[in-house]
Amino acid sequence: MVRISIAALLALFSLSPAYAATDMCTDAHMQQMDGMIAEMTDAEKKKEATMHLDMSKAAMKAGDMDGCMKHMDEAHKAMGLN
Ligand SMILES: [Cu+2]
Repeated sequence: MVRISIAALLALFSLSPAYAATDMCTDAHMQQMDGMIAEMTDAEKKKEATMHLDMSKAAMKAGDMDGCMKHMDEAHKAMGLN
C-alpha cells in the first residue's frame, strides 16, 4: 500500500520534471502529502515529514512560495522521495 502510493507520487513527479511551486504548493498536493504521510510506518521519519509539511503549509498560506518549496523538499526527503 505504502509502496504503491510512493511509486504513484514518484511517477507524478517524473511526469513533470520541472515541477514548480505552482504544482507542489497547492491544497491538492498538501492533501496528497497528508495521505502519504499517514501511511508512513517509520515514526521518526513520519514526525519529521509532518513537521516539514506543516511548515510548508504555513509558508504557502503566508504566500511564501520559496519557503513552501524548501519545506516541501525536506518533507519529501523525510519520506525517502529524493
Ligand atoms: Cu509534496
